[in-house]
Amino acid sequence: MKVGLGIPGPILDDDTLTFARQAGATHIVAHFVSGQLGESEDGWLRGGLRRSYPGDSRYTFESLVDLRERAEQRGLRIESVENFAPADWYDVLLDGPRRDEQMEYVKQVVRNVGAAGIPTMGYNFSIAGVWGRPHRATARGGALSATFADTEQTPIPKGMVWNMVYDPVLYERSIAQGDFVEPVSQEQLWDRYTRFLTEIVPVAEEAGVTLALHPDDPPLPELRRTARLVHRASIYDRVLATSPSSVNAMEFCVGTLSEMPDQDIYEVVEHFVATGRIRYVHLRNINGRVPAYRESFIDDGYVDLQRVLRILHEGGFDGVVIPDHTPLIATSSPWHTGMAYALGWIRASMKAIGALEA
Ligand SMILES: [Mn+2]
Repeated sequence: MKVGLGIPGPILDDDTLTFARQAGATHIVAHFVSGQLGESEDGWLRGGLRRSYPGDSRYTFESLVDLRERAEQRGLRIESVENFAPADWYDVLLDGPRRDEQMEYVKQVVRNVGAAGIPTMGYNFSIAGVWGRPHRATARGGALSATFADTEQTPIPKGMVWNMVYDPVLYERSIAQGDFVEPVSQEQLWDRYTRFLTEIVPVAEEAGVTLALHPDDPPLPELRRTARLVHRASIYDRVLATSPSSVNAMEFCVGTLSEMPDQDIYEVVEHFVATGRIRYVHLRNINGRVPAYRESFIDDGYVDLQRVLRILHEGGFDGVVIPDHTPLIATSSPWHTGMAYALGWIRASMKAIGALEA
């Protein structure tokens, strides 16, 4: 297996690429648009609304090539780009009037990723996105970490999707008038997802890009009145069956999967590694499950992640594992410190089971 680092958009620069290599990563997940609430350049905790702007230049062929080359200069490979920008595909998620036009844009992004020599596009098919997970001093030593408790859910204002605002005027008017995004049923969501997948898979095949779907975090059947796609591990089976193509694969988030109730995470990993369609892995630990959980340090949750790595390795997975998010360590650079800790732990754990490549 290979060790990667997911780098959030605001700090995806040469310094952070150098940091990644020094901390032991060989692969990068370029996280242009992040589902994490409240991330910012200065410690990832500034609150407030996050905006999404259409036509982000980072998704162009030239920009993606530039990124790949800057990574390669440091001995790194770009494994994946994560997430379509909400402003570029909100009507694909909402089945709105611009749906077909936005699908064309999404297809072009996939073509650009492939043409630039990047093998994977990670995505979430989620209307509510990541929501309701404030950071609290709940991890070891009082480290700030994401927590979730299933409290009262507010409906989604119009002009917002995936917890980001794509149309501020519509958003303000929606709140003023109390007029929100209509409820979305499981049936509606699956109809939208199936249409999306059916259209995008042939494009991805031609572009040489594997599409990797992240599960819904927090994993509830419904959030803010809208259905969620992969809120139980078994639903990944339905995703894989919806298109049998090998480019229809999983962005396998062990943390989110461990948050799901009524299932054994080790059995889940064993089941899905056998499909051969885990594209890459988000590795993090957790304490508790839905309806209440808190993210923990990688070695401090209820999951034995060394056992998870062993199951992946023995199941033939040889792809990239990234730390996902971590609690913030109290230094002048909390994100870097948390990631360096997780990367070291992952490298040592892989080495201990003979699974570390490079
Ligand atoms: Mn994840």
